[in-house]
Amino acid sequence: PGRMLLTIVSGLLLSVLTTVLAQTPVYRRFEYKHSFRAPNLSQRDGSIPFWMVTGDAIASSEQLRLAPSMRSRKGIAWNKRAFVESENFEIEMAFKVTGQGRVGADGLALWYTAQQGTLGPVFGSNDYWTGLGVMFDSFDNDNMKNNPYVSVMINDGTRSYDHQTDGTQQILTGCQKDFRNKPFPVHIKVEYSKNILTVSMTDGLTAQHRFELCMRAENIFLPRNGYFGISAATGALAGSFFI
Ligand SMILES: [Ca+2]
Ligand SMILES: [Ca+2]
Repeated sequence: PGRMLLTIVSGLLLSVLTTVLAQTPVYRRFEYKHSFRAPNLSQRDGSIPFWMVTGDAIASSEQLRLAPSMRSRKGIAWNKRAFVESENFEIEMAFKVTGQGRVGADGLALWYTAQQGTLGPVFGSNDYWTGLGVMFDSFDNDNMKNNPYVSVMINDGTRSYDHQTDGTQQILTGCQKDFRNKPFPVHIKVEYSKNILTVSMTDGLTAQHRFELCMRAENIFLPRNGYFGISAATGALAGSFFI
């Protein structure tokens, strides 16, 4: 029997809330043109309204599976509509990463970028992006024994993500969290408001949504009218573990 280091993403839901700050209390509005949810996540033909789904990603009514449990696969889903409703947002996503073996290969990412993403080498999506990437990096490329790691990186379109170092010198910050093979979906919340970026997540051990802070940073300037996206990739390294 072989030991495979693979990643599957499933049971995903994404919702975007606009935060209206001018008023007290802060109002939150669900943005259906930038979101998808089970049930009825996809239409019969596998498309998701307002979303582009490509590569190895497959949508059903219950889930979006970004990458199957095979090596060197990648899939992305990107919002077709620019987010013009507000300068502030709150994204919540639920996901599952499963796979055999102690270490999962590659990982997935959540994006907010100036342009729609395309298939590429950065957790399934293109390099040299402009905007925000929240990366769930399963594989410890630099052998620092610190993966799975959640990395938050902002790119101005000029930098190439360095997989060999897990982006250590490039990322804003992040947190070491094991998000794989949990009994319940892991929820992540990304809040961007008044140029403050906050990322928090649940541990996936219970059905309750107890968010713990992963990172917080001030003076963050993201592109206006950007696009939300998600991507995932399984690593080429996984293949070397077949027996
Ligand atoms: Ca890595
Ligand atoms: Ca590492």
